[in-house]
Amino acid sequence: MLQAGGLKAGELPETLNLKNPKLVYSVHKAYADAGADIISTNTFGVNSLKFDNVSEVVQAAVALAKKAGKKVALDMGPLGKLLKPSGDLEFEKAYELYKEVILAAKDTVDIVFFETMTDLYEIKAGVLAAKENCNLPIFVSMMFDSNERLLTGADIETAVTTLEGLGIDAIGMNCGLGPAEMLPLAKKMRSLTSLPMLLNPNAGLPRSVDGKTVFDVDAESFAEMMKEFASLGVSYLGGCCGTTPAHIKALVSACKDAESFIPQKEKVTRVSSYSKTVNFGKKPIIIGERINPTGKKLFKEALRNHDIGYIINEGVSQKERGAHILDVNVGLPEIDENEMMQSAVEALQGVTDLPLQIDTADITAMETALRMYNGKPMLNSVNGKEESMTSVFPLVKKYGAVVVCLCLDENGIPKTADGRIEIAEKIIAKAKEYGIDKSELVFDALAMTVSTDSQSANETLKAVKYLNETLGVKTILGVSNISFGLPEREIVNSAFFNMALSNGLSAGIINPLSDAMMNTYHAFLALRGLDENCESYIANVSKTQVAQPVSKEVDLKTAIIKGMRQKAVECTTELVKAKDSLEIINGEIMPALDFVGEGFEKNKIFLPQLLMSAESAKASFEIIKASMPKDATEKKGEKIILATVHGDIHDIGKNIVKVLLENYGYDVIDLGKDVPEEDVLQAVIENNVKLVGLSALMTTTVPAMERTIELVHKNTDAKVIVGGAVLTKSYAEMINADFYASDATETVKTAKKYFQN
Ligand code: B1M
Repeated sequence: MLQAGGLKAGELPETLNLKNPKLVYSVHKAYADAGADIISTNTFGVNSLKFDNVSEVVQAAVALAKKAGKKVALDMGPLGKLLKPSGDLEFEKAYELYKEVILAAKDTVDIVFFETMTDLYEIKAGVLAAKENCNLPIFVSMMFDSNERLLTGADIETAVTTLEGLGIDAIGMNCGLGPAEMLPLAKKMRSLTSLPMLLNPNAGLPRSVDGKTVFDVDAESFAEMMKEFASLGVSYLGGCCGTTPAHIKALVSACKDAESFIPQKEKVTRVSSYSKTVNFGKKPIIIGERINPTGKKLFKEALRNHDIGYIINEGVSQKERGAHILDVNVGLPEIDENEMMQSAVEALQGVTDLPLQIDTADITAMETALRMYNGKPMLNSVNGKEESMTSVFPLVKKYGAVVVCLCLDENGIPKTADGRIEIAEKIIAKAKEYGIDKSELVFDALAMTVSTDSQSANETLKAVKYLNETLGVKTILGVSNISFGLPEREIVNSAFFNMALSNGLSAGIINPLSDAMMNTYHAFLALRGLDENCESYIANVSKTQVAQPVSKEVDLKTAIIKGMRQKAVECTTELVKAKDSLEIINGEIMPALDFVGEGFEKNKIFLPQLLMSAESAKASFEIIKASMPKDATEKKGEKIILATVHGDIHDIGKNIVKVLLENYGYDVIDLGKDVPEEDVLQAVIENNVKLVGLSALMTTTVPAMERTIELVHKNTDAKVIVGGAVLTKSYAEMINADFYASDATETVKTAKKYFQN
């Protein structure tokens, strides 16, 4: 509608709030007249990365929306940059960007509305900015793809888990899909949450006709399909791309008699990482205990040296052996725990998709970790002491977490099960005062060493059973305490673990690298009927026979696949001493990237992991580059331009080609990635270059390559050589490239032949 009213291509729609307020108002008015109850402001892309007058634009937008006489939602979309570690935007910077918009509008709007969101982490930054700077209801709407995932990998359950934890007021989805395609996703979301839901689908899937995007679902059919959403108990209905006032009018009329209701779900206990959810109460959960310095000399040393690689190795190896959640405890009196916790959580989030259990008694470190965590974490722990509950529960309520509740208080740890249960009841009641349901609490009845008290295991087990069966809460145990002071501790630990599981234990904090513990766990699952065809039992046995802890033995390929940047650097540093550069590139880096690329295509790994692998590959390549003899070859004096084509940001391959060409004495003018056609041409002319190398990795960017070739050929006599995984020789011929090179060596050969030098 704005384009029809004069918005030019490339112009930011939000500038019209000041430049052409009449036009913006006319759009709002048309929707208000169509019967919409809520009008969203024209502020989707406003933030100080793109605007230097954020308040002015936002306030003008709000005034225009308000003029339409309905409730007004402050509309905010993605910031346009990925957050760390996937991108380079700091979490707190993202928070500040949203905060600025919210502050400009908070006194004049009715709802804070995040829409078309594709990254949970960015949503968290926005939701915190809203929670901490206004008292308005917060609505969050996300764009899922047809695989039911956000761009950064979260499935619907993970999004629900994380956002319920953050305490938003309505959840939903918009854009990307039409009503028909969105229906199964909406049903899934409705089955997972008791929050009010909102849905704004597109008017079908977009098609391109004569260069214009069109949507096929007309107003009446749209409204008819939306009726079905209303019958699911969706509270807020609207439209996204392609929907017009006519669609909204038809929708209002079709749904005017729809009953408003929200189906209430049973409360569940679940935590999430950025992409996946772990549910308590199905199979017992393994929480890896190894990231904890207690009794570990080497780990203490690593913490003193800020050796994050050690923590990453422990995280990765525990995941490999079947941990579902990783406990993270980095407390040592002589280090800055707050800073260390931050580094550890950041590093672990970069290499694993397992949810984390933040384990600290330091309230500052606890809040830091809860704030920066990407998902809904476990928190270890609160206890029955007044001081503990009054400091921990507000954090749990604010950030969302499943919290481990230790059954001890000011009087210490009761000797009997009854005493511990009493404390559990006290904790449940206190949590309720903070609005925290008991489903957010997991009780640790505390395993005390049996070597000094022959009844200690019995009392703990009795408490586990009661908590589970009578109080109906989830339970957890740090299992290995039971054997403190005894020889052959694993024998006692695994027997106790088995007994606790039989009493209904929901989660064990154990060492997943212990075969005895994992064997016990898998045998239990099989015997309890929780392991169809004993599949996980068999898989576990084969793992114990072949698996070695990842620790020091990680090779370069594995390091890249797992996104272990530091490890990749270490491995490469070793490899360059013995192997030729190309051998490392072709034998390790490329196969590793092919592996993750395949996983990405099959939806097994997601963008954040792909990015971490790419970063590791780049870091590895930097070492290779540094190890290559410099100035070994005389300068040839020939110039070559290199660029990854417009729309394409893959540059690892192009950079390899660059280094090899330079090594053979060519002067490379590297234009970088995502390079517009005209920029390539300009550089060719300005530098009087005779050979241009273009790289493209995606089918969607080959047309840009073709256009660049055409432009260069039309205006200069330079030749173009092309490469990149997506190309073949015949494809290169089809787009009129002069040469094709399958890899870096081929590129050098071609250059030599062309320059005859
Ligand atoms: Co993306 N990506 N990626 N990616 N990525 C691919 C290419 C993909 C095939 C993965 C997949 O789905 N299987 C797929 C493209 C599908 C298609 O179109 N057929 C894909 C996609 C879809 C995407 C995104 C759209 C994902 C998303 O956001 N949803 C997005 C695209 C963003 C954009 O470009 N606008 C995206 C993003 C990324 C990362 C940022 C995470 C990262 C790139 C980081 C970076 O480059 N700085 C990344 C990576 C790493 C890959 C894979 C896994 C690996 C690419 C690579 O570096 N290979 C890739 C899958 C794959 O290729 N197996 C994939 C190693 C490199 C050394 O090989 O580049 O082929 P290559 O270079 C070789 C030769 O081809 C030749 O020499 C090099 C050395 O031997 N060569 C030339 C290359 N350029 C040459 C130029 C020459 C001559 C020879 O002329 C002078």
